[in-house]
Amino acid sequence: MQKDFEERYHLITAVKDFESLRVAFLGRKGHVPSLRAQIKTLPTAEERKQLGARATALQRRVEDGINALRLELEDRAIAKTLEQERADIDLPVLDQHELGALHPVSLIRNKLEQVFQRLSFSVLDGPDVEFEDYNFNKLNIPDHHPARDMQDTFYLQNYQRLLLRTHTSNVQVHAMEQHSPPLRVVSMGRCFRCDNDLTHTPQFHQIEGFVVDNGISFAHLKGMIDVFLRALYGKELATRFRPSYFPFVEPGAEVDIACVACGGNGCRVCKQTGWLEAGGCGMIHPNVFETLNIDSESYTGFAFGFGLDRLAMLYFGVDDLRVLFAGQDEFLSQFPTHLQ
Ligand code: FA5
Repeated sequence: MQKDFEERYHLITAVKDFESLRVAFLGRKGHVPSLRAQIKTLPTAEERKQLGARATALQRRVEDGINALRLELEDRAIAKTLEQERADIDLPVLDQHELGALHPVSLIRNKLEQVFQRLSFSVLDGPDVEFEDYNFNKLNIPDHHPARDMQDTFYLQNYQRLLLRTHTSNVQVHAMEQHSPPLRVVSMGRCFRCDNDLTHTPQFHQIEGFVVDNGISFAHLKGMIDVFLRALYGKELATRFRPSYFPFVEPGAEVDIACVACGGNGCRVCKQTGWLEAGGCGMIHPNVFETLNIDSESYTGFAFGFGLDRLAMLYFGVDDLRVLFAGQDEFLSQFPTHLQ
């Protein structure tokens, strides 16, 4: 019996073959149980003892043998895999674009983060899924206010008063709820609107910046916008402020930037106007301060919200916003892997 086991044992080359060997020797009708069944048929105690010892020895041999061989075969399988998957360190290094690179909007986002950190701004994050209160109500846009129609909103099905934020201005509310002035905050991230044309996409990015302190004026706002645009584009750029209405600021303005691609002469990027609409800004409305328990007699503040994608378009001279989101390798591989 033991010889039979040794012969079959040495033929085994794969872990899966163990099962039939185990069943043949240790299974209910296997050799070991049948040896044990014979014990009681033997006439003398000595014979029964001997057969019992043989059965036990065989059982141990089978169990130990199977365990040892299983380990050995597993080791062999691992060694084979390692051999097959061995890294060839002599392979040529891949081109940076084959390795993957940051998206142009991420490049601009990272660069702006550095610029604002140097200006002592705190960089905060805000949630993409937001309460209506933070996106609208606490920003002086009450229920049924017509200004809500200007930001075609995606609401979450089955969740009352939850939406995909339409702008990064929600961060103003979170920051002013959690921290007392003075505040210098910048935040960048995804926004969502039911919008889709040459210059609007359903998902886009904004940068929000705001400062709350004693004696902050519109002059500080204009100065800050000039400073960060100069730092981003590496040159002085003309800006144009057009009076505009945002319920959370007073006064409010829209900001156009002179087209970087043509220097303001008119081209495809700026649709021959020489200007590109980049965002909104203004002095934070006293109602917003009062809602957030900030004394509007002591503090004033400015805020601005720009389209990051627009800033990226202008930076790289892209004339169609939608290609930024098309995920085409041919387009994306034209960009540098990092900005200075
Ligand atoms: C706002 O979103 C205000 N929260 C900005 C603001 C902040 C005003 C602080 C005052 C104080 P507006 O809806 O105009 O404003 O959007 C700002 C910019 O976001 C636009 O100029 C544009 O650059 C970008 N933007 C808006 N909608 C889209 C869209 N669907 N696709 C791409 N960019 C967009």
